[in-house]
Amino acid sequence: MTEAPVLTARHLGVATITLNRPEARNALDTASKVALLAALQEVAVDPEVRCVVLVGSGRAFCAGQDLKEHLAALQTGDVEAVWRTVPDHYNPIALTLAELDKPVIAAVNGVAAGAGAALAFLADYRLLAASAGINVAFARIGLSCDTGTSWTLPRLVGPTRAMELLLSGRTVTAAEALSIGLASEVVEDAHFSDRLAELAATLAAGPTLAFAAIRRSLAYSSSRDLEASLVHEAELMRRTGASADHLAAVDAFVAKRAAEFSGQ
Ligand code: T3D
Repeated sequence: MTEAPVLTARHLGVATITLNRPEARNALDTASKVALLAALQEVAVDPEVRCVVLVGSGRAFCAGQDLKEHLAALQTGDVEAVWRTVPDHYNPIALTLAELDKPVIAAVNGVAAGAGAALAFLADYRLLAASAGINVAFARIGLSCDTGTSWTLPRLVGPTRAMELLLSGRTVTAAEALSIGLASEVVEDAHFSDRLAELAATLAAGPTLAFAAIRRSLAYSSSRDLEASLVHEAELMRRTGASADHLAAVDAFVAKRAAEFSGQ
């Protein structure tokens, strides 16, 4: 039986979405892209899910577009059909990831290349295994960039470094990724799974509505002026301020108890 290209597992508020084509370094063929979008859409509306983890199976996180499928499609000569994959697949995946109302961890267990790297850039937390690497490989195969890279990468590392990485198509080691702000944390390979489980559990036990609002706040302000961002912040503070978690956490603080968040 053929294995599903994307697997979703739920455990104690954490949904783990695994890109599951290890023999192809989890490269994204059409079936994977369709399945990934469906998986993201499912966890987006599942109220039990309070943290989403995106990880690769085997040695890689994700090698980006499946270039074998891509070459076969190019060779048909129907270039228009080939490039519909950006608006039809990559763009909705990027938007769904960016707009999830829960924290997202990219568990970069191995190399992340091209659109695979772009998926990681859309997460809130990039946990890298020490042996992992990130490569915005688009120009190496004569392409510009997609899946939100032009939006996320300069915001993560600044325009100068983003341009250098895109022009060179070089691999950034995990250590460098940490030093330039591309990784949130790097952990030795042997401790990767344990640290991922701990981090995901912590986020899943957190104030989910506040986390969602923080995601929205940063995304909003990154393309707005201060005045508009202040108005938006006020609106989100009003919403999170009306949550059960806020009341319970302030109550716990005053009573000198640890806060327990329900996500409501
Ligand atoms: O249609 C569109 O919209 C195009 C959109 C493009 C967006 C993009 O993502 S562009 C970037 C595409 N990705 C790449 O350029 C990365 C290509 N892969 C690599 O550079 C290397 O494979 C890796 C650095 C990711 C991993 O290296 P390594 O040494 O661990 O593995 P390997 O030996 O190169 O590959 C192992 C197998 O995976 C191999 O298959 P085989 O020979 O055993 O049958 C290889 O062909 C396959 N594989 C790796 N990457 C891809 C792939 N197959 C299809 N597509 C891939 N991207």
